[in-house]
Order: sequence, then C-alpha cells, then structure tokens
Amino acid sequence: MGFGHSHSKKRKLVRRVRSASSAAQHDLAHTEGKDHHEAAGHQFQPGRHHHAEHGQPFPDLPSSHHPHPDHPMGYPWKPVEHPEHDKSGKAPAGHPHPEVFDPAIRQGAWAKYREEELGSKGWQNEVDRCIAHGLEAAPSIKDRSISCFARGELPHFAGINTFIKSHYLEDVHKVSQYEAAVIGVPFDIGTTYRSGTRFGPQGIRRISALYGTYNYEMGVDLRESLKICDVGDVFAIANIEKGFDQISKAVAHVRSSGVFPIMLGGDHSIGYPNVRGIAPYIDGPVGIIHIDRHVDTQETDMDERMHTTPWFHATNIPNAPAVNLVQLGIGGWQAPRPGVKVGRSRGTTVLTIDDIENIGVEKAAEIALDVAWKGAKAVYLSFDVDSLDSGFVPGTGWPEPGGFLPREVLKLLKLVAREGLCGMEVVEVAPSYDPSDMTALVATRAIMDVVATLVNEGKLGHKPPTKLPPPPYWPKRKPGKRSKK
Ligand SMILES: [Mn+2]
Repeated sequence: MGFGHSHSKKRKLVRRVRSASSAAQHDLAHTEGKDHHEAAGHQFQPGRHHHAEHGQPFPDLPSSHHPHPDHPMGYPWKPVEHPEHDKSGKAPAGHPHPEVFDPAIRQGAWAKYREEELGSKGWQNEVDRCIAHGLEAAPSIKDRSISCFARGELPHFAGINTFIKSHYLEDVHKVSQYEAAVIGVPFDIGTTYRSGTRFGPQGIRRISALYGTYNYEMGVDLRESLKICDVGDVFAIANIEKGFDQISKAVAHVRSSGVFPIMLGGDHSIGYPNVRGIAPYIDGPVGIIHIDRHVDTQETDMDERMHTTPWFHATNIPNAPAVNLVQLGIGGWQAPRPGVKVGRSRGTTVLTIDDIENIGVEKAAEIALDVAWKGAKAVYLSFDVDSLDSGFVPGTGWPEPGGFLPREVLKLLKLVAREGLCGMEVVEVAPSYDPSDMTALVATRAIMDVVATLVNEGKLGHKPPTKLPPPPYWPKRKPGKRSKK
C-alpha cells in the first residue's frame, strides 16, 4: 500500500532524473564539439542534418544540427538530406561544430541574435549629445565617443542622477515629446511605522545609475526603443490631502499628455492619488494589479488616509471598480482586519503567497490578468517592494518575512505587464534602512523589467522588427484579447 505507492513515485522520479542527465550529456557533447552523434540521448538520424545555410533566419549560425521534434514553438528549419554522410560521427567536410545550439529553444542563443536587430542610433545620438554639451575628450584619449565632462550614462559612478540617467525634463510642458516619464513622489506622511520613504525617489535614482539601457535575456535596449525622461519630483506637501492633490495633478498632467507615468514612491498611500490622476483619462473601467504583502483596503488608519488605505479610496473612483482589483502576495502578521472586511464586501481578488506557490507564478499571472482586465479598458500596476521576503528588502517601512523571492516576483511582474498598462508605481523604498541600496535596486529592476516587457509586447515605445522566432520560455498568450495601451 503505502510502500507500493512510494515505489511507483520513486520510479517516476528516477526516469525524470535520467532524461535530465541524458539531455545534459547531450548539451555537453555539443558544447565541447566532440563526437556528439555518439552522445547518449542524441537523436541522430543518419543522413539527416540541419544546415544553417539552407534556412533562415540564422544564416551565420554554426548549425543546429538535428531536429527537435518536441520544440514547443514549432521548429523553423527543415531537415536537409545528406545521404553521403549517413554514418554517426561523420560530419560533412568543412563543417565543424564549434557551438551548436538552437536559438528557438535557448534564450541565451536567441538573445545573442536579437541584439543584432536592436540598432544603435539612440546610442550615437547620445554620444553626439554628450560631446556637444560636455566638450570633446582630451587629445590623449583614443575613444572619441568619450566627452570631457561626464554627460549621460557613463561613467556609472559620475553625474547627477536621474532615473537610469535618462534626460531630466525641467519644463514639464514638454513631456509629450516623450513616451514614458518617471515621476518622483517623495511623500511619507502616510506611513504607520518607519518613515523615510520620502527619500525613496532619491535612493532609486542613485542606484539606478548602475544600469544601462540594454538587457541581454529580454533582447531589448530602451535607449533605442523608448523615449523616456525623468520629470523630477512632485512638490509633496506635509498634509495628506493637499499632498494627494499635488500628486494627482502631476500624474494627470503626464497621463493626459499621452505619456506612460512611472511613479517612484513614497509610501503606499500614493496609490490612491496616482489612480485618481489616471482614471479620468481612461475611456472605461481601470483594473488594478497590486503586488504586496498587505491588502491596504481599509478606509482610514489612525483617522487618516494612510498607506494602509489606498485601494479603499481608489476603488471608490467611479471607473476603478473593486471587482477589477487583484492583490498578489498577501499574507503575514501585518494585516489589519478592517481592510479584510472591505475586500470581502467589495469582491476584490486576493492570492496569498501560499496560493501563488501552490498554483505557480504563471497561473497566478493568468488569474491576475483575467480579473484586472475583465471588462476593463486599461490596467494599472502597483508594486510594493515589501511583497518580497524581508531578507531582500530591508529598506522598507513594514518588512515581513516569507514574501516573494526576487526571481519569482520579477517573473510575475513581466507576465502581468504583457497585456499593457496605463501607468505603474513602485512604493515603500526607505533608503535609510537600506544597506547597499539593495531594496532600491529591486525597485529599479522592477521598473526596468516592466517597461522592457511593454516594449517587447508592442505596448509602449517602438519594438525593432525581428526575423527571429519568438523568444523561448514565454508562455503562450490567450489569443485575441486585452490589447489596449
Ligand atoms: Mn505593503
């Protein structure tokens, strides 16, 4: 009984391990370029080879040498008959196999070819601008793309930091010249324990200087694909309601200019004025995807609209119904019960960390998209850094153990951003508790990954055309829905 059951389980496990190791042997044989037709697990079919020169889209690829019948995306190349080389280990003359890989199933290979398609016009413009504003480099410097005064991205340790050293837009009337705008919201009088998120925008901007605009595995260069600026900070007033009014006006200015707003918090109370600044410019319901350990749905906290309350008030906005609010990562011992009651009566959707662990990040993202987009015209994304395990985000007001791991939450963010967003916020970074800027770095990364996803999905900026098959490891989208900017 019990024994027999565990026995059959064991057998299954063994089989899986075996197939993984034969695949690994196979890979190793390829990587080393040795007699890989003999390698265990290699599905060599005598006389049948793949040849790069016979098939687009990788004419210079050293050859993906054999069929992958199980390829999930469909294999783009046809096998080529080579009856004269029908013996194992006999490759055609002049046909070495240095690096054999399949770009359609390996991100590392796909991205290498994608990079070539990204262009470099933006980079050249930036070099020209830096030299025009910062003088040519001293004559002894061979690399003439370097300027004398540091302007732009390089060196990463120099300069006055905007978000990823994007252009600082001093005159906000000109924001419509851009496609996305970063707005600092240094506001923390909504905190109920540790304050300090008023320095969140500064902290995020400082560490964001580490980043370039290119991401290998996503195959994207934001410098080439997105016009992004930093409009600086909202003048936050030390009064909750007046502060909210300033924030809503600033966000509305950017959104109504047709620009994607990215808010750097600030505490989570800004979620309400942020949505209030966007919703009037959306022609229909707005869904909200909220990633957090905390529900933040109570009406007041200590008699005010604190950072425990944004979604109560946001879902009172006529076109931001609570049934389109989905909350991911909820749990722990920092959950005031009044907010739970509101969620129950208004019909919000909550997935706990345990839920997400049980059903998986991909399924959780599907649920989030279904709920947020149901009958909606646009979706807003709110990311609280305290949704991660407190070990990764000490620099926050209410750290809680047991939250997301960074890789999990980054994947979740990318998946929920795929259908498009009308704006996003990253909140609760408090630099004074943030050794080595690690929490601010998570915040930066979240923004970068979301924005790059929007670009890659054709929802923001301009995605360079491609001749490549779709990137691997990207779950299939449900056909024909949810495609609003
Ligand atoms: Mn929170």
